Amino acid sequence: MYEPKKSDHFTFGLWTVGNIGRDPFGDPVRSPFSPEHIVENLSRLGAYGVNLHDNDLVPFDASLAQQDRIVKSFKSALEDHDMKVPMATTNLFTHPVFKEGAFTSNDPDVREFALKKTLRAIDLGAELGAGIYVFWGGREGAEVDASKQLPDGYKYFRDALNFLCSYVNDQGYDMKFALEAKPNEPRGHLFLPTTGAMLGFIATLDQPDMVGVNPEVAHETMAGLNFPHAVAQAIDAQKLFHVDLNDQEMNRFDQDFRFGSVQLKSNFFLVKLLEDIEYDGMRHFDAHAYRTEQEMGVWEFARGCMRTYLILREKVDKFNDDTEIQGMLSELQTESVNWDRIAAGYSSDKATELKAKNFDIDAMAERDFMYEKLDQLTVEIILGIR
Ligand code: DIG
Ligand code: MN
Ligand code: MN
Repeated sequence: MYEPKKSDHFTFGLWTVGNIGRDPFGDPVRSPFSPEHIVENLSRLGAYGVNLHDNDLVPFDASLAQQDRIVKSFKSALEDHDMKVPMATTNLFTHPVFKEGAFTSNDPDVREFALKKTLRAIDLGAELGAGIYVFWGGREGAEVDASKQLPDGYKYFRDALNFLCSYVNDQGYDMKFALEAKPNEPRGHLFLPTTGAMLGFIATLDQPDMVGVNPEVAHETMAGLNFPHAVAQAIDAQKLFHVDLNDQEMNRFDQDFRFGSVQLKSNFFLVKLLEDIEYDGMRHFDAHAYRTEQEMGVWEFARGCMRTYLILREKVDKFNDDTEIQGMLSELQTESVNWDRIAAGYSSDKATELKAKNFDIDAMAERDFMYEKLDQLTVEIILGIR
């Protein structure tokens, strides 16, 4: 029971189980794992694949010859352990050169260098078979709003993405982009802080069809938002190209906790969203083990992420099969011929009709929706007594 299968599409970034436990107030607590060691162990646990930033695999200052050797060894580990690389991304946040931003830096040389680094990282991602390329703008933000004409931050980011979309098409790569929002950290304020902001920004791009979102549980939660609602808007916009699963306490720094370790009810509705639409993308755990752990604890962390997802998926099946709950929902979510007519398109006759329509406002206002019972039944599903 609850053993992950390749078809579950569970993935982990090399940087997740490879996190060595450094934090702003403490040194590393774990020794680094090689990418090959990570691939072998995640495959053993049932994961489908690994994701990577360019520098998770190839050091920032590696020569092309070193890069070739590293990639060759990584590819054979992927082959040996039947692991894929569904997503790749660029590290545009660690090196000091990006301290004032990457694509949105005031320094055009930095913007150009960030673009060059991303072009090469996209090539690496394509070589490894990545179909999704994530952009998380960890340094795209500000502490001092006097530092730039604020709209320029969005213009520069758009310039870069427009160029990169054209590059992917020019190279003939089968690749789409997924933009990942975060409200703050490591910058005081990050541009495009939420998934909703990203969806609005995508509409301003030259080739919006190539670009979707990669919502992360911890990031929307940091902003005090309801994560399933953010994912629902992405699904509605047909822009859920990827998702970063983890967990997070509200109003805290980015904790990237094991999936399901904090917000069980919210994660139940997240899993319900993904399973109800038969989401066929990657279920990526962008999370890491507590700083208290050593290697054994790291693999327990990875196992727990996948196991909790599968347990919640079983709870979703119970919810969807629960006759009492489904009976309540069929009462609540009634079809409306009138509304379908309105939604089918405007006409002045329909407006005239609606303006003349009478409603029994008092009866409507007195309706008892019985949500206390519905939510109690849901809680009992999650608690495992239904
Ligand atoms: C942090 O949540 C970011 C980086 O780890 C990476 O760029 C992206 C990919 O999941 N998430
Ligand atoms: Mn995070
Ligand atoms: Mn993430």
